[in-house]
Amino acid sequence: MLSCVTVAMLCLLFGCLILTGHSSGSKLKAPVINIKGKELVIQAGQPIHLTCRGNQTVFWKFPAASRTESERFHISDNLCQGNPKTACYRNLTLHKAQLNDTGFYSCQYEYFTSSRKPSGIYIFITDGHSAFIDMHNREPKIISISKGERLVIPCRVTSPNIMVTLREIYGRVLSVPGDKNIVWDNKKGFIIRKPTQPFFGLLSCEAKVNGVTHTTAYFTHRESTEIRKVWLDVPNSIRLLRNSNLAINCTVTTDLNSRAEIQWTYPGMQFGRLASIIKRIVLSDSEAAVYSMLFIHKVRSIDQGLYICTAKNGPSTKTVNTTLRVHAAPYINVKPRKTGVLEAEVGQKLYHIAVKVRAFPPPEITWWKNNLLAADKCARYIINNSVLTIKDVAEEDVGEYMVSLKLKQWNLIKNVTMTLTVNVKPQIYEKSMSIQEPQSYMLGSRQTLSCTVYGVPPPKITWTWRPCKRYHFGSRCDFHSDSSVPLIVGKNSSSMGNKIYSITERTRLIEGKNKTAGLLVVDDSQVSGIYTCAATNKLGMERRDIHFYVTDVPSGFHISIDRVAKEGENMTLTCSVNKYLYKNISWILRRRVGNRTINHSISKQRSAITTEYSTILTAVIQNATQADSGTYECRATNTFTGDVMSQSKDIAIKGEPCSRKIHFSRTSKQRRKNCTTESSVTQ
Ligand SMILES: *[C@@H]1O[C@H](CO)[C@@H](O)[C@H](O)[C@H]1NC(C)=O
Ligand SMILES: *[C@@H]1O[C@H](CO)[C@@H](O)[C@H](O)[C@H]1NC(C)=O
Ligand SMILES: *[C@@H]1O[C@H](CO)[C@@H](O)[C@H](O)[C@H]1NC(C)=O
Ligand SMILES: *[C@@H]1O[C@H](CO)[C@@H](O)[C@H](O)[C@H]1NC(C)=O
Ligand SMILES: *[C@@H]1O[C@H](CO)[C@@H](O)[C@H](O)[C@H]1NC(C)=O
Ligand SMILES: *[C@@H]1O[C@H](CO)[C@@H](O)[C@H](O)[C@H]1NC(C)=O
Ligand SMILES: *[C@@H]1O[C@H](CO)[C@@H](O)[C@H](O)[C@H]1NC(C)=O
Ligand SMILES: *[C@@H]1O[C@H](CO)[C@@H](O)[C@H](O)[C@H]1NC(C)=O
Ligand SMILES: *[C@@H]1O[C@H](CO)[C@@H](O)[C@H](O)[C@H]1NC(C)=O
Ligand SMILES: *[C@@H]1O[C@H](CO)[C@@H](O)[C@H](O)[C@H]1NC(C)=O
Ligand SMILES: *[C@@H]1O[C@H](CO)[C@@H](O)[C@H](O)[C@H]1NC(C)=O
Ligand SMILES: CC(=O)N[C@H]1CO[C@H](CO)[C@@H](O)[C@@H]1O
Repeated sequence: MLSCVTVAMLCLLFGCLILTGHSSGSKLKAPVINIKGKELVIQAGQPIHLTCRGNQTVFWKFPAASRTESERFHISDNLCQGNPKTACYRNLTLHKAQLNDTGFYSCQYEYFTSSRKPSGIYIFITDGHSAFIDMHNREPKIISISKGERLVIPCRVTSPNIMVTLREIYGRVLSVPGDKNIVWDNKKGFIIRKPTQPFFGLLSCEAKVNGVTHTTAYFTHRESTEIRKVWLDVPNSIRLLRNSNLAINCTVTTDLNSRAEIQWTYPGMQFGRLASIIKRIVLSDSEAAVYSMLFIHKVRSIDQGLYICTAKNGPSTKTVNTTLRVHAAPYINVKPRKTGVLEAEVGQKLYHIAVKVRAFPPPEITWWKNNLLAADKCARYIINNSVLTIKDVAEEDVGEYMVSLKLKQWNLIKNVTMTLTVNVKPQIYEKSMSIQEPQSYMLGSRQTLSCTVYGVPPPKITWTWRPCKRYHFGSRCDFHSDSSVPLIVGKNSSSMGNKIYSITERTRLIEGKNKTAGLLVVDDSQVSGIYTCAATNKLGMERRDIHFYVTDVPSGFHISIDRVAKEGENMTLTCSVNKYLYKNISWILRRRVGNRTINHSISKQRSAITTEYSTILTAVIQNATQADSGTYECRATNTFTGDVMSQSKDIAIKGEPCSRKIHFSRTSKQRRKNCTTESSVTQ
């Protein structure tokens, strides 16, 4: 017999002349068998002799063809006549027929197997006392029922007219005439179109031949063809070193009433390198599991490739696979994920220092910081193989990090060192100090303003300036609308401000940090305004405003008295405060009555006047009396803090007037001295 492949090859060689020669296969007449009719009954022990004639090479198909008994048959060679050869024949000869030679004998063309129905005849071999060709009386034959498929009970008979009944286990007859679900076919057996309950289990075919009853038994069972799960006990890619052993388990689970099978496909197969495969079946209450373990001793590079496990259960198949790579020798390749200096930021929740690792087998990984084991060094360091994570980054995390990968067994070590810097946003220390309220600066004085900054990378310090609007009566520091953009302060840019003596920076190591003091020296304080220092680095900017209020009175708050009056004389009290720093200026007199202090507002005070630098409030006590004695207090509210500031003088008016010519002044110490004998001034 020729296989399909051979046919195809012949076709190629001869250009399918056969086909073209006959113009079309369909024009060929079917081969003819020398016996007319569709069936034939032959006594066992008798010969069978069949001749098939056709217009091309023919061949015989018969029941025993695939069995060892086929040797008993003699098939003659094809004999052909004519030119071209169009009359061919072939004989089939069997000397002694036996029961199981019963079946379909067919003859067909070799090259047109599909285009023509074979010609054939069904031959029954009978011995006069047997009913069935196959007898199963000791052990019923097991027949699987697949879901949705018809069931055939193959109790084939030795003679076409034998009457057969199908019975269930308790003897009930199932083959009722007229039942369309069950059909008797003397060449096949009982065909049950839709097998349902009574057809499950033990069944028997029964027939009487010459008064003797013959029974052959079958056991049908429903088989599940479902595959629940198939899996390998390895990941979808495996790596091994040369000469190590490969073991893969493939597991299939199915319903209990099924028998799954496992087949392996693997690279070594084509080189005749066979794996050992061990199979095991485990049944539990709910399922059947089939395990198949593939094992290869000492893998080599030819074992590299795809390992496929195919599970079959009836028509169902499922496959899983894995890929094997075989490494000739262990290796470690490692490099940092980021090159260059690593930069983190203070306060960052998480920072990862990572390396890319390609190695086999997996190496032992240790992390070091500044030559100490990183994990021991800080609880904030979390190590997961090739990644070190720093939680809540702090400045102390600066340093050298080293990851060391080791394959001890092969004495293989690779180290990678990375440098981490931790950036810090600019900080200005003065801002964190408690005294933040504005100060006053003496008119004409030289003043040094400073901002002490820190940051990583070191911040750049710039100074800017916004002068207060220059009109005399305002008591708020407003800014010129045209200079709302701050002016850069430089040595030569004092057009709208004070003369700058110098702008310098000094760096010092304080508490282990390099801190920089930016110093701005104002030479001749004349103009009030706001100086701003700004510290900038790549992470951002920090600024500090320095309110620079020029004052013409010491400390921006000053009281004075023209003289200490005697009874009948006049006395003027003057209170001067910096106009930007203070508001709500007032004079009050506090007097003691017994042990109580009473506050008097002074009705004889004028309204305050505003000069270039100060707000001035004077109170004039005319024709003083002893009742005007007391503590004179000037009060003002600090514009920024809301605190009430005060300064006071105790003044005692004496009964006898001093010489009328005597004046209270700094230049007449002598007279003053004479007067002090009469008036006492305390401050
Ligand atoms: C076909 O074969 C039959 C039987 O061998 C023969 O009688 C017939 O002449 C053949 N036909 C042709 C066209 O050769
Ligand atoms: C085939 O069978 C026929 C008819 O019986 C016979 O004439 C012929 O010789 C046989 N040929 C061969 C090769 O056996
Ligand atoms: C066919 O029948 C013969 C004789 O009874 C027996 O020896 C042989 O094993 C049978 N073959 C099969 C496949 O049952
Ligand atoms: C494979 O399965 C068998 C049977 O369950 C088990 O004995 C063996 O240990 C398994 N092998 C592996 C590598 O898991
Ligand atoms: C191997 O399995 C993967 C899924 O795990 C699948 O995508 C792939 O097609 C499979 N390869 C083969 C050759 O079966
Ligand atoms: C370690 O990293 C791997 C891969 O990134 C991850 O799957 C695993 O959960 C991590 N382990 C821990 C303890 O965080
Ligand atoms: C790698 O680091 C380990 C541990 O610190 C050290 O013992 C080894 O000498 C280093 N190897 C190289 C090549 O730097
Ligand atoms: C401080 O600055 C000096 C000079 O630039 C440098 O040598 C030193 O290492 C720095 N110190 C720190 C703690 O940054
Ligand atoms: C006090 O002031 C009033 C009003 O200005 C003035 O008339 C009077 O002469 C002054 N008295 C003395 C003693 O200076
Ligand atoms: C005044 O002081 C006296 C003696 O110190 C005391 O007895 C008296 O209660 C005080 N009066 C008031 C109103 O505090
Ligand atoms: C000053 O006070 C005295 C006594 O109270 C009074 O007699 C005198 O007229 C007053 N002089 C003036 C200028 O008010
Ligand atoms: C400088 C002055 O006038 N001194 C006089 C202070 O008072 C005494 C007596 O009251 C005189 O003797 C001083 O001449």
